[in-house]
Amino acid sequence: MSRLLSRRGLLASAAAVCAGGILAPRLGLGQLTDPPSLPIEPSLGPCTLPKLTVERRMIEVNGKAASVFGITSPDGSSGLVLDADQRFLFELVNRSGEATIVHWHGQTPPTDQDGVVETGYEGPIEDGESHVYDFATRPGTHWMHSHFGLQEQSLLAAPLIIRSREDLALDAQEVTVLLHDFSFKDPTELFHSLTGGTVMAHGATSPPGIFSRPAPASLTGNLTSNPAALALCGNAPLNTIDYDAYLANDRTLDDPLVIRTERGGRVRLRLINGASGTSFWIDLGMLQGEVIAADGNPVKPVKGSRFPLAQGQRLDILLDIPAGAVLPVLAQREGERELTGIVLAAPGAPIAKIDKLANEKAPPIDLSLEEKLEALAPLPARKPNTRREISLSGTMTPFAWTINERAWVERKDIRMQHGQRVIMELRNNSLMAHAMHLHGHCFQVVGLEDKSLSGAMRDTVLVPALGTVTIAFDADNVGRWLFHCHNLWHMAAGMMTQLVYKYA
Ligand SMILES: [Cu+2]
Repeated sequence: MSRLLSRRGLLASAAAVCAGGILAPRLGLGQLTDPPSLPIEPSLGPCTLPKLTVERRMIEVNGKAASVFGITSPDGSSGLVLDADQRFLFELVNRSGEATIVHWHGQTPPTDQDGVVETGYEGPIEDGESHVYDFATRPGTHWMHSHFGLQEQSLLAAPLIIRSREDLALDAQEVTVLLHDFSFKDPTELFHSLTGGTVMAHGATSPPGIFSRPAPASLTGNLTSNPAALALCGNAPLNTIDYDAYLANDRTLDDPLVIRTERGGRVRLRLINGASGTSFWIDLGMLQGEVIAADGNPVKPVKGSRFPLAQGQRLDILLDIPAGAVLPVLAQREGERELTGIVLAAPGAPIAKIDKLANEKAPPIDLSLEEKLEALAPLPARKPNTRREISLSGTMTPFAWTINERAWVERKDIRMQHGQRVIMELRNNSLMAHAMHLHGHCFQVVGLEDKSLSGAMRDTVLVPALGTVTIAFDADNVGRWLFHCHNLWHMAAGMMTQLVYKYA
């Protein structure tokens, strides 16, 4: 026997039963969404829901202990793997010692379950409290990460893999790699090193803000006398921050993760760039792989051995590893020599030490892969209803980043109507690239500079310095949705806005 409870009813009863308290959506829900009812078993009380737990953990980086965040699934592992017919139905429990919120990057839940605080539906989850999430999943290689303050820099991120029937039929060994950049410095100190301590959360220039702790003495004062800021003046750096290490599944190449290959050596790599300020070149060495999905969405296979991966993006790559081979899967920081990665190795094959520096600096990441990608399931052909030009601007000094010339705190919402086919032309007027992420929707890349294409379905696209990328999507998920650069520092400095539409 099952009975029907509305999701709001579930939230209400969960709040009544759970000691920790569950925060229901606060604002305007009825005006924007009409959540479906869902069947649940009467015996399944809210407190018995499987738990995802945000907590602190210790890892070792460059021989030193580091305290970072993590997201632990019910079986104790990091991250989550679900089959596509499973709903995302979890109690997200915060045991991290501070407030947080977790965004389901790549999923398209109802707007009040997106795991962000800025749109006003959800408040932060205080330490010891929890929120319940319940939505239909979108298959693919996705991830979940903090959307609160600068916690993403402290590794509050984990894979979120939804395996489709086709995935299960592929008969390949699945290997998920979460890339990150790491610093022993407090993220607030890193942010102040960029802003000189003058910029608060999302582009505000006066306290209070969530980064309103005073800047370290070494970083305060006139911006032009600040050596950290001065080093960034007058040029167009590829990288925002010099990190202490680059990680693949929490490890450096001093002690990389070694995966022993099986089943004839066919591997499906699920690569996730969870770095907060670093884009990578994925390097398969002598071996050719086949890109089969971008941001979790299937594409016509593209062969190659070197692929760009911007912050927030994912790539699925199919590999056939020759018998007895050892294959490092490396990620090289754009513009630099630093490497991270994992090793795929045949059973028993000896593993040699891998250098942490490539012989040569990598070029900036670019659209060389994007222009080859073609969606297997593109948007249905349809005439666009509205076309928007979106300008991306900013400078390193002063450290200020905007969308349509406005930081988040002074944004003008981008309004549209439910059901419209929307074209957005993203024009980058700045000298840095931006990885632009749209929440709650899957868009198609339909233009690179002046060239039209039926490109990949994505949620995060690279817009190179001074470049133009055009995307198309259907406004089919009502609500308020964030649209921002996935460079955490650019976003924190204000490079974020909001798309808004209601039921017609
Ligand atoms: Cu950016």
